[in-house]
Amino acid sequence: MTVTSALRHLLNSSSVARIVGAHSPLSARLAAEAGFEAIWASGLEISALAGVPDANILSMSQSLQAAADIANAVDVPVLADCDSGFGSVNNVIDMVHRYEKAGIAGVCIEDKQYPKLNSFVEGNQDLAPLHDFVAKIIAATHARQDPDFIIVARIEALISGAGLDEALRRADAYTEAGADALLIHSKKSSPDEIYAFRDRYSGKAPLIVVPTTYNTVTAAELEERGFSAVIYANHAMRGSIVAMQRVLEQIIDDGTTRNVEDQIAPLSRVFELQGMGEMLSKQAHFEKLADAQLAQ
Ligand code: SPV
Ligand code: MG
Repeated sequence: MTVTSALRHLLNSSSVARIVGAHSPLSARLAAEAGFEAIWASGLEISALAGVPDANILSMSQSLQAAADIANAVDVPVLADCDSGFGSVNNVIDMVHRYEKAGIAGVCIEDKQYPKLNSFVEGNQDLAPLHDFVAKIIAATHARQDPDFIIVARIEALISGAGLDEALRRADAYTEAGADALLIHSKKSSPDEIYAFRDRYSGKAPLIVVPTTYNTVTAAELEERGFSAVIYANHAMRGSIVAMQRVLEQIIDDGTTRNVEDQIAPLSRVFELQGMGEMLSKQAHFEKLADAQLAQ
């Protein structure tokens, strides 16, 4: 099965797909190992890794390189966060060509202006005109070569304060434009507005949610309500920040690394995650083949 058809299958099956944010091949490998069915190449995480705000400071090429490196490291499909499409309709076309060629299973674009600002930051969360974003979705569906390559349309109407009716109007327009799935985003501490959207959306596109603020919801509850996927967008990164900070402070405080040994992965685990064993066995294998050939 290709990664594109795998992601399509995950989004269209009746169970909720558990997708998790990653910013690096290493974090993506940990996610796949933990059992997540797909990876979200998160703009927030990839920007944070680079030490810059999540506001289109990174270029399309930098975002693509990060997502491509992630896709190269795991077998599970990667859904790439492509912000508002890095510009106009023509940026979206170029973006789809490049992301598809890089082995990424799908892209998600959101209906905000370029440059976008992270949805949880106070500031310009203005929506793109409906017409402009519908054109981007249609363009994206025309640009893909593989019909299974996934185009997710992300609705920011609830984030921008435009309300539920506007979110539904956009959901219908994006569904008709050919989006393979809709991501309905919310920054509320309760899932009520997401549930209200679910109840009123009568279209057929699979629905994806990102319960960063309404964090008491469970995957089982979302599945029961008919959502197709949940994205835990940034949790591994936030966990790693706390873990790194704790270890670093302890080394400074203690003047030795002795006391952090029980909080850090052994080097053997690092070797395992970077494929050291596999590399050494390939080396031995091909040297043996060379020996066999030269002995003839
Ligand atoms: C991301 O992970 O970059 C996202 C999700 O787009 S959010 O940060 O909630 O906007
Ligand atoms: Mg993002």
